[in-house]
Amino acid sequence: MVIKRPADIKAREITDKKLVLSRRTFLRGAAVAGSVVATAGLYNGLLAPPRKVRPSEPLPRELVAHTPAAAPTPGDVKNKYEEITNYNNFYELSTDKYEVAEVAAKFVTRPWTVAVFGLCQRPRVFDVGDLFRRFPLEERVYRLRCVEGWSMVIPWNGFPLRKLLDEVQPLASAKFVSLKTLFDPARMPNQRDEVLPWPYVEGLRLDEAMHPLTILAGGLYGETLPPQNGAPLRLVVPWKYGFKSGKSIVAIELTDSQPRTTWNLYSPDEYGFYSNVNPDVPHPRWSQATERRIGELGKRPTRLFNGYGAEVAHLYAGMDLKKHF
Ligand SMILES: Nc1nc2c(c(=O)[nH]1)N[C@H]1C(S)=C(S)[C@@H](COP(=O)(O)O)O[C@H]1N2
Ligand SMILES: [Mo]
Repeated sequence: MVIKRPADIKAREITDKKLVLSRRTFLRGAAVAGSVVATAGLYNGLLAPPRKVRPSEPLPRELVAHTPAAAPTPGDVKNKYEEITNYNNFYELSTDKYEVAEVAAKFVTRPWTVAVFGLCQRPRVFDVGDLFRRFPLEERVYRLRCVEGWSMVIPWNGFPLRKLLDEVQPLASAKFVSLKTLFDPARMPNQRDEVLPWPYVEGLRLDEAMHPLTILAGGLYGETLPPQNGAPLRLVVPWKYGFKSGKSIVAIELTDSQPRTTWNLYSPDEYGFYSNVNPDVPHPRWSQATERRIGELGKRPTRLFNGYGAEVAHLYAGMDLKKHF
């Protein structure tokens, strides 16, 4: 299953050549933007973003779902590709949001497998290329709200996580899933230091994982997912803070108890297991009442469940959301 087909190798070599070229362009742009980067946060929409980095290529037509894209929610304007791919949180690569894209340019994402195991009938290792051929990548335009107070609107291409979990047939005893990012200090420079407890692990209750809004994304704007956004496969849970959406996933485990997750281990008072977007529960260091949409000047109110309450509120009926934050 992990066997590299000649076609894959060729595609990758071509991409690598394109990367070298586009990185040069990027570095030129970065030099111009350098003084701005020093004034942290000023770039957010006030200035032209760095020039295009396109470490991706169009998704082959046969991998894209033929269902029409859902109508965009009024008020949601998709962020530009350049914004989504040059302002990233990916601590394994860099803690500087403006630098992740450059470090990620060298990150090789094929071959790649995802192991799905734990409390299920049929644990298996999936090749990511096989997964994309199996499950058409649907366009999902989702809001992403980072706990740091910014947000974006991102057109992902992905498939429901549920489809993958159904493949392994979860047992009745399975109540949670944990999703693990690649651990490979040779490829992920910050894993040589204790920036966070590695590997990055995030988790969901099984019903949250099975919810139709929860996807594994393999594309962005109809192109292959760039590494800075979590290639080849990253979780997206749009009603939770961004950190729940782990990148570059290699393992998914079904468990009967709540998994220990990276941010919760790092600072349990700041990062709860649920981490549903909630303007009424302030983070100890930041209010969560408002957010700045990247590309906009002012702030807008943050909405409970990031505005997806109609779809997901029933998952938390009867729960004290201040306690289970
Ligand atoms: N493995 C891993 N996944 C991660 C992170 C990370 O540092 N490492 N950062 C998270 C945070 S804090 C956010 S806001 C989102 C950002 O996703 P984006 O860069 O694609 O916008 O990724 C999340 N997934
Ligand atoms: Mo975040």
